[in-house]
Amino acid sequence: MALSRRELLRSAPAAAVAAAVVAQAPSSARAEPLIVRMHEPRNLETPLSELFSRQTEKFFVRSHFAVPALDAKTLRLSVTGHVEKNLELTLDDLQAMDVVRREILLECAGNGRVFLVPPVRGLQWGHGGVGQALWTGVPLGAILARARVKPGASDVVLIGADRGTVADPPTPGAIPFDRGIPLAKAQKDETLIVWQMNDEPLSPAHGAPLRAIVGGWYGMASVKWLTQIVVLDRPHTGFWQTFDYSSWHRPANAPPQLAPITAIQPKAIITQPEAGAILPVNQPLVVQGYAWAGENRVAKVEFSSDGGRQWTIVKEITKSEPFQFVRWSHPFTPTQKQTYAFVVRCTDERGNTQAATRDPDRRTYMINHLIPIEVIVK
Ligand SMILES: Nc1nc2c(c(=O)[nH]1)N[C@H]1C(S)=C(S)[C@@H](COP(=O)(O)O)O[C@H]1N2
Ligand SMILES: [Mo]
Repeated sequence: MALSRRELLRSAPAAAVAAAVVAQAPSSARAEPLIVRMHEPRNLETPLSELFSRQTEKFFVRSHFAVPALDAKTLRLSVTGHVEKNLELTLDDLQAMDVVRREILLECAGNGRVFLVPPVRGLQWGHGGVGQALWTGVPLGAILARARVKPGASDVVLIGADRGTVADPPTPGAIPFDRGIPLAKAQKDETLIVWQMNDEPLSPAHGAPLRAIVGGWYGMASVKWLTQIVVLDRPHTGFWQTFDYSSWHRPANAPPQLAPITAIQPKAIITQPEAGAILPVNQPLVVQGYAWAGENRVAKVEFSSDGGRQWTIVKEITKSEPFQFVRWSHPFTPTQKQTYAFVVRCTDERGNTQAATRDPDRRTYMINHLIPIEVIVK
């Protein structure tokens, strides 16, 4: 009898397992490397074992509408609104500017939604609505400098070429996917307009020919299929930052109000062992995973084997940079035949950390409360 995947994973290095799986699979039966969360439009989640692989075909896909047909040769990026000079930029115009390459993580604001209790509507992402890539493009700030934003400019609206009608709540016919970001964020070094992902031209699914990357913010701000930039002298209040991708705030002296979702919150996840793994008692194991903290560095990752009662600081952790993930590992030997609840917690350099319980004011977004995994030790 062939070993189960879990037995293989326990006894062999990951590369050997991958080789064995590939060797067994007939080439015609090669499966989609991603988990299909929605067929039309196509929404794809990265499996835990493939997270942060640096392979574009394993990067999650989140699209609200069908992929629009755009031609890199005829593409024009328009910049209008509260600017001294309207622009119509070709890809060549952009590529003639000072080009930057940056490694930046993207996480969907709904990543981890499947762990919400009770279940909520929306794509049921596990932990795999996140990825990191090397992006090549120009800072949005450099484009805005060319257009010379007028005094009083406050918001930069990024508009995609994809369009559709949303049923709930109903939109006034077809609307584009768009998102306004404050001018200050638009002018930061981590906010880019890019045409390459991992040193290849953007694929249609990831926004070809041109997309925004708003480093440190949840994915909804990183508008794909970007064709228009409109500068406003007031905050944008479009669908995708009011009805959708917004959360409740409770100001001290005013009633609760909705505000757009912005920065990625700190999060640590366990990728090994997998939830439900059966492990032998008294056998040392190495618990592994990733952590990230949006615009900030990860300062600390802690591990608990008892559901969060006692915590140990993880010592093996890669160097942290803002906008990027770190990899961590932690040796642990289970000495009891019982079910363990493993859980990890990330704290950033400003002291922001993960709450033990879910804050319902976040609606169905920004899911970073502690999520234990159970493993069975026999
Ligand atoms: N034009 C457009 N841009 C978009 C979206 C979209 O539906 N249309 N989805 C956003 C969301 S919610 C996320 S999480 C990221 C996902 O980027 P990816 O598909 O390259 O992973 O794209 C963002 N940009
Ligand atoms: Mo998203």
